[in-house]
Amino acid sequence: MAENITNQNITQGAKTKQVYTSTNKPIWCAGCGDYSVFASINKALTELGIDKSSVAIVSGIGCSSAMPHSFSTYGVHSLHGRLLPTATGIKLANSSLTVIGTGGDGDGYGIGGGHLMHTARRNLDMTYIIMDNETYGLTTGQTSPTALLGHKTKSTPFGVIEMPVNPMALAISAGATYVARGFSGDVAHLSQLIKGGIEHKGFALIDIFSPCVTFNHDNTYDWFRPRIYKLDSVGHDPSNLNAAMEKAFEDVQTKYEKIPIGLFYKTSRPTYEDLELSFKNGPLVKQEMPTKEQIQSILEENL
Ligand SMILES: Cc1ncc(C[n+]2csc(CCOP(=O)(O)OP(=O)(O)O)c2C)c(N)n1
Ligand code: SF4
Repeated sequence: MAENITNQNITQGAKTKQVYTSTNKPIWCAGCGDYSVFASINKALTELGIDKSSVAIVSGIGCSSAMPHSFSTYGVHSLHGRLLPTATGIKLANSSLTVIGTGGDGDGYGIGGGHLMHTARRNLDMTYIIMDNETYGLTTGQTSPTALLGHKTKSTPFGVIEMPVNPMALAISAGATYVARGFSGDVAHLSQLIKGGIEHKGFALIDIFSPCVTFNHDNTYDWFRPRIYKLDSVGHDPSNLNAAMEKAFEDVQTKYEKIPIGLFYKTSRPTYEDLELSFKNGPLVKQEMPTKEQIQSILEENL
């Protein structure tokens, strides 16, 4: 992590207000949707008032993956596509932490795609925020797994010929227990989705349309605005699995004339931490390390 991360909390009278942001300047282009995601995460954390020393923000590689540098919480800028294994390791070592993953669509649905289904089905209690700009921003605009059919990029000069990944359907079918989609053009709405994801006990995936103003000239703020609508406004019931799946395919089925955003699906089942016997006496970091003799006897019993 960069050096300049410390921001002091603000104390007024007996009350201390947490300051979650760092003094590092973000690296994003002017107008990049990731600024709004940063503001929304900050708003959600501020409203929840979580102790910043118990928050870990973990990223992969990409423009969006620079997110942890902008916060004064714990943070890891890991490897491309390896955000979820890193976040899982943190959560397993210290299950009392609030773990938030932040990365791009290339990172999460491409190179890291295999990790998504397994982390979702485990239902680890963490929040995964994907800044979906339908392109590879950092490497200057190649096709990503969510790029729409026909979209022309440096790597597909004649247009994309592969079906895009459907993040909502993928996450629901993999077993995620909170599945939502937001838009960088609406911080008030987005911050509430993020807040809900952090509060939710289980694996939350929040896919965010976060336009890349430099390399994706098709899926711009102006392209999204007339197409998106809020699920709340049509009385969608997020506890209804079939309705959630139907909504997950509405964009494809309407040829992107209607794109729903909001909470698609929410359900409750035990988390991995609830079920894993090693956690029955609390987070691993708070437990006694086994002695050399105990380790030896475990090895002898099992080998
Ligand atoms: C193992 C590996 N493969 C490829 C790369 C090159 N690379 C860096 S970022 C990136 C894609 C970034 O796209 P995305 O995850 O969508 O994030 P964005 O930059 O759009 O926010 C790629 C292919 C890398 N760093 N490591
Ligand atoms: S290249 Fe695109 S994704 Fe990267 S910072 Fe610039 S606008 Fe954002």
